[in-house]
Amino acid sequence: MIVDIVTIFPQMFEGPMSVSIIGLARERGLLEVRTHDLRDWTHDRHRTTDDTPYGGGPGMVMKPEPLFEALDAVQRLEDDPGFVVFLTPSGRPFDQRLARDLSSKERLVLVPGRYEGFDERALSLADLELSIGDYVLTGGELPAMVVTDAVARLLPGVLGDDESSTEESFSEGLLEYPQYTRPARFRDMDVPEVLRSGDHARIAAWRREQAVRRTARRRPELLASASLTAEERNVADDEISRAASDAQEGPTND
Ligand code: JFE
Repeated sequence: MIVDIVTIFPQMFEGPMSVSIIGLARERGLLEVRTHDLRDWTHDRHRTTDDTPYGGGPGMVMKPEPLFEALDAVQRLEDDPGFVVFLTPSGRPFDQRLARDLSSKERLVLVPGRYEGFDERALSLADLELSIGDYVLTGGELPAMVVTDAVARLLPGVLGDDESSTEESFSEGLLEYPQYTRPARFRDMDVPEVLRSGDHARIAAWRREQAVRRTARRRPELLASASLTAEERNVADDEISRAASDAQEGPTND
């Protein structure tokens, strides 16, 4: 997959896109990430990419001309114009399903944006406007990296065999079960006996129940689209009523 990113801050991408799984995927040729400085498509002495909003109000808006020229040039770099994604707080909420859909594309063109957002006419260049969550960041660069990370790890060969199953729980609509490593006892806290039993059927059943309970307690809205057995529905309902009575005691993590 090729990911092209049009940004006024190409240097923000250098570290995060060069290390760990994403860095390795690039070294192995499974992923190409290229940044393009939006200022290369300005024509004034100050390489201006923003201007004041029509109608007044605070802040600055991304000018449309550099974005149109940049997209025109960047899309021409390959035969495939790519799927153009603008990162904005008003976009479609990003989730694992969308990551999976985007991972089937040969080419993505990501447009982060800065200031108080885009001139509405520049958004006509987008195939998709995407938000990574309901909070306001200073720009779309971190969201562009989040999307690149979530998509790239789904590409064939990017994760090793050991890591490959880690989407399992989330793609089934549940949160992850609790995990432990050595030592078996740490500061009076024991690893659950079942995980040391060697009984793989019991371990799988325990993990599934923990995933259902944790999802019911922390993210009950996710259960609507999870596929649960009748017995698992009962476990979920049990956990939801426990959560309700625990809440009487005040806020906690679990
Ligand atoms: C840009 C900004 C003031 C936006 C209401 C471009 N999920 C997500 N959060 N924040 C963003 C995405 C994001 C993406 C692109 C961005 C934020 N800003 C900052 C400032 C109001 C804004 O929109 C500029």
